[in-house]
Amino acid sequence: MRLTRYFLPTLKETPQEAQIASHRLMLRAGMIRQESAGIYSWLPLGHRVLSRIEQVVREEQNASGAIEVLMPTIQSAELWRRSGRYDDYGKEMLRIIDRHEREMLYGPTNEEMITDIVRQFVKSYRTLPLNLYHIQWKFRDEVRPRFGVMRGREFLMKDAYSFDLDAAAARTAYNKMFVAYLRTFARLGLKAIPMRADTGPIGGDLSHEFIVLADTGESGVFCDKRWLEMDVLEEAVDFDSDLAPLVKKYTDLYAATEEKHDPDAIPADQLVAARGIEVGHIFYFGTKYSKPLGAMVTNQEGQLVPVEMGSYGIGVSRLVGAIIEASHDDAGIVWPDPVAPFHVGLANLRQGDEACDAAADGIYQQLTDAGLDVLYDDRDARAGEKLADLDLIGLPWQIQIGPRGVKAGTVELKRRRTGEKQEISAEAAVNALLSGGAT
Ligand code: 5CA
Repeated sequence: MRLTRYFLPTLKETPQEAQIASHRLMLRAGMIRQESAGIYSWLPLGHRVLSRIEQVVREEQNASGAIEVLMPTIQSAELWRRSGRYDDYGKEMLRIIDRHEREMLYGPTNEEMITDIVRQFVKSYRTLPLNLYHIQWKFRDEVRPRFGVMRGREFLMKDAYSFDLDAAAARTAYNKMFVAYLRTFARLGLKAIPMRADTGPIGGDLSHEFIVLADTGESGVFCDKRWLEMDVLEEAVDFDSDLAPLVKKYTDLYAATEEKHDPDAIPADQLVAARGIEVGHIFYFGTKYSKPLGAMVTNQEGQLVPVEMGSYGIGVSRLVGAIIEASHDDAGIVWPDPVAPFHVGLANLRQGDEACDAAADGIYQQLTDAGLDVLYDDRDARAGEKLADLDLIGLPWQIQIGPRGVKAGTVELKRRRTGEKQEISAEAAVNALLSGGAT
């Protein structure tokens, strides 16, 4: 993508309204624009990151056996009256009246709707186990929307819902999601620690929050310090195998949110007290929704029983903020490779100089032809401005092309994360990126 043909409205000044780094950087890097409190437009760069995150989430959900669907954002109040949650949800729920005076709502979550889908189509234990997920916008009229996309009112969530014949099978479904979540967050470059948690308005008695440690996090959290050294991608996972031992390995290490913390459960010298961002939350709640909504199947004995359920959420749009909180420096964002909006930023530092233009165009062509996403700064702007913008938007690799280098037959290849620079030939830079450096 040539920057002169792109839309990247970066800001020079630091926005006053933003209190934390991720919010500031998302505004400065031209990723989002606030439309009203807690509601954002996603500009091209932000939208790319959101899609990248979605893709990793989707791949792990699919690998675990969950199946993608898409339910609407607008739901009928009648469905929520049947579960008893229409009144319970209170002011957080955005209620809407349509032209026929029918009560509707903008969904804050989808337990009722998906349970009703299963009620209609699933009649026998033979169709189970079943786990259906979607990636869809939610609305919660939060009292205090803040920190940009971290606590929005409209936000993108991946929510999955599992349906099983009995409690043991439901636990298997829970374990699959538990492991898929650990892998998802690790692939996004985050260390997310599963912590025993309260269930709130979703309900049930087994629940884990996945928390990324960050000073700006909204939750107080406690964990065993050995968590800090864990690498969950170390071992390959077969989702068809018994995952209970793996889940036990991770849940044996102490970790709890403030509400669930027990100071006697762990020696003080082994404890880390920190703040954290909740990026995922999983629940097992048995028949809480299937009973009132009538989602019943016949079991092997021919009896009609309510299905056992769990639900599993990931804050997809919140993750954009969480990743930036975990990965930035004074100059800007430092994207982990798997979520970077482009692989490479290519800066022509002397736009209009024939030799520089030819060298930059050539590299751009080669990298693009090889399938890399390249953002090519071909603006007629000062070198300093181009370099500052590249650091701000945080692409993992930068290639800088200037008149001095072009004369000597070299370009500068820079790794954004370490700041490490190499002056090498254009060919060597292209080869380094193509041989895995930037994919
Ligand atoms: N139905 C269940 C699981 S699908 C559910 O709604 N769980 S939740 O309330 O915990 O939300 C799931 C995830 O969405 C949270 O872990 C969090 O990462 C994200 N989330 C929740 N509220 C917000 C918000 N106001 N802004 C951004 N992300 C949010």
